[in-house]
Amino acid sequence: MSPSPKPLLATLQGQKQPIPPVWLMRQAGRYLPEYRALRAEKGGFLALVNDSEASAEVTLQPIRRFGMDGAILFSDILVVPMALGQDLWFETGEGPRLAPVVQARAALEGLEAAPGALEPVYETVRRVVAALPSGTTFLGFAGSPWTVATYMIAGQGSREQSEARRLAYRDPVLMRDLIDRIETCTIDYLLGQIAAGVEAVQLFDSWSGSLSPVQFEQWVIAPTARIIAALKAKAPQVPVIGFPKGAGGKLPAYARETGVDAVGVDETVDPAWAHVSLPAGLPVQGNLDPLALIAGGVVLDEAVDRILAAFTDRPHVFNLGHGIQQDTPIAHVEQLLARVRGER
Ligand code: 1CP
Repeated sequence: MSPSPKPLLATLQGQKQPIPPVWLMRQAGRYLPEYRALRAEKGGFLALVNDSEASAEVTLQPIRRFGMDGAILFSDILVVPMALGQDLWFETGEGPRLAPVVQARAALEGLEAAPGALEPVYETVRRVVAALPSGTTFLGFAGSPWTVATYMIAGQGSREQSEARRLAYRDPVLMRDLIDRIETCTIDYLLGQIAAGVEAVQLFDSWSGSLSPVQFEQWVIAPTARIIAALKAKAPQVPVIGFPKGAGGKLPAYARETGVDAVGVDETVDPAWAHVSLPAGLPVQGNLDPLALIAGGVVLDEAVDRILAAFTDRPHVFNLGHGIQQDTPIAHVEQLLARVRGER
């Protein structure tokens, strides 16, 4: 297969670019005034996600404003539990809530993927494809089963994912059943996004960092490997980025054992260590501290330069180590892009 002319897609295919392509996790979101205006008009986050025309518009906002190399589908990892039949809502000023919480067999039995539940997302994908600039790579995504399970089990974001970790020890059979249901739905969901037109996908494992090495093997590496094998069987040309946030010293095992085409690295990882520890030639994505982006100035320039220097000898996608924060100045995003692209 000849490499894509799109810099981000080519990088994910293993072709190092003279200037690393850039996109930012959560680049479509609350730090953008045009996002806040559209969310207010639609009446909230979930209304936005369920409106394909508005979601396509939000996906394209950071492309228009900054010319990012990648557009990430605007949706959320929690649409998978919603499709499985768990009620999802957002508590204003707090965050997502899911019911019923899954702590026992009875709550689990009812959870089956509803046909067509994710159709609005595929419609968003088709609308974005029709409007995307020719050099921009379109990324789909899903949460990894472990991270999605932590929300299904606690009913909301949780400290140290304690409820899910306790359940995994107390009843590993139930946990495996839950993970399997999420996994099956996630495979269908990502294949649906691919059929609708995304060119690469990212698996967000935001809470993989709280697991012990043995539990990490069981609940992060194994399900991720099964998802990737299933995707590769149907769509071998579509690169998969795995982002096991907080994995730290477990990153090399994750990179070797899951079959990911690229690995996302969070800001707590020394990029020089990541370069020597990860398989040679494997594309990496990351890993600017979102708070260095907020700080701006010389701090930001130096942090960008350190990351660029560490990854000069392998395919590198420039990104943050986690999502961009709401109070990030837009001028600092412009500064970051100029620095990566050698314009300042
Ligand atoms: O406008 C608002 O108030 C909603 C904020 C918001 C946004 C912009 C949420 C609620 N989700 C999103 C979009 C989103 N979420 C995207 C869109 C594309 C982009 O990156 O621009 C993506 C990829 C996600 C992924 C996501 N959702 C993750 C994984 C990445 C991460 O940040 O760790 C997680 C954990 C979620 C759950 C979620 N959704 C929203 C919130 C506030 C949360 C976190 C809740 C918590 O842990 O308490």
